[in-house]
Order: sequence, then structure tokens, then C-alpha cells
Amino acid sequence: MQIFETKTAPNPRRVRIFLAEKDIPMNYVQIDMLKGEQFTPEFRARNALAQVPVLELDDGSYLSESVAICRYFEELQPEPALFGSSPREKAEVEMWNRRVELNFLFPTGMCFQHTHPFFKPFKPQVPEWGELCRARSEAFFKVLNTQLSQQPFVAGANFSIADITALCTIDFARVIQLKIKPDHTHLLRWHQAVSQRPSAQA
Ligand SMILES: N[C@@H](CCC(=O)N[C@@H](CS)C(=O)NCC(=O)O)C(=O)O
Repeated sequence: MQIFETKTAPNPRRVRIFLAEKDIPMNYVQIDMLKGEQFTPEFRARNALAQVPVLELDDGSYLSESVAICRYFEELQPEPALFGSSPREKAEVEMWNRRVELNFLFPTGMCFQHTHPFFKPFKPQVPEWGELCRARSEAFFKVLNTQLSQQPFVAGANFSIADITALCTIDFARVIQLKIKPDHTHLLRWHQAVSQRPSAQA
């Protein structure tokens, strides 16, 4: 098994942290996005959407989408549970991970893609759309701060994939000049705690 990824990108980091939490060793193969290596026919054969991460299984087949890859490993090795344990907890994790993906990770990525010189050689940019996305991403910091005023982790009492998605987004959001404001004290407390987990170094 191996994972094609890019060390600096937020989605691959989600999978690295997930595997580190489960103590699952993995071989990582770097794809240089600055060189556009994700657009080669060879890479598109692994993932038609030309994105990382991509998991290559031992039979030579491929799986992409970060959450699908994480789910696969959750089924193979259920402990520690990172998608929740009870039916209610599983639903909360699903709800919050989707919320974080759709309202935070996605607009952060879109802002980067549409305003940053990194993607200019590869994709058409609509800076106005990028700025709308920056505002949408910024608004979600407050949502997270409120949520974390009521419980230790994003989806409840336990660390989950929703925390991983939120952590990777917040750390990546620096590239679009967004960071946690000093008055978001609950978010700051949570960020410090999850950043101190060994998996955050993955
Ligand atoms: N929904 C996908 C998103 C993957 C994604 O957007 N990957 C980015 C890196 S974080 C990428 O490969 N971007 C290159 C590109 O779009 O050209 C997932 O969860 O894995």
C-alpha cells in the first residue's frame, strides 16, 4: 500500500493525521503540484479528478477522497474510533465533518485557488469568487468557537475526523491570511490541545 500525496496540502494531511492516530504505517509518494504532476496522464489514471491524496492498494487498484480513504482504515482497524462509536456519536461526527468540509475547507481551498499565484499557471482564477470564499471561511471560525464553548472537541466528547478536518483547515488558512482571533478563546484552547497531539506532526 502507498499514498500519493503532497506534504504541504491540507487534504493529504487529514489522511496522515488519521493514520498517525491509528498508528498505521504508510509509504508516502510525493506529487509536486508546483510542477503540475497531478495533471499527467499517469496520475489521472490513479484519480480522474487529478487530486491528492490517492491510496494505492496492494492489488494495484486506487481509492481517492480523503474521507473514503479514512473510512477504509476505520473499517480495517476500528480503534481508536475516529468516526464515532454510538449511533448518535457517529451521526454527530458525520454532521460536523461535513459542515467543516463544506463551509470551511472548501471555501478556504477555493480562496487559495482563485487568489494565490500558486495555481495561476494551471487554473483560471476568479478573484471575486476567491474573496467571497475568504469571507465564508472567516465566518466559520466563529461557528467553531461557539461549538467548542460547549464541548471539548468539534463533534462532542471525543477526538474525531471532524477535529482533523478543522485542524488541517485552520493551519492551511494562514495561506489566505486567516487565523484564529484572540477573542475566540474556545477555538484557541482546542487548537492548542489538538496541535499538541503527536499525530499533528504527521
Ligand atoms: N475532496 C477531495 C479533495 C482533494 C483536493 O482538493 N486535493 C487538493 C490538495 S489539498 C489537490 O489535489 N489539488 C490539486 C488540484 O486541484 O489541482 C478529498 O477530500 O480528497
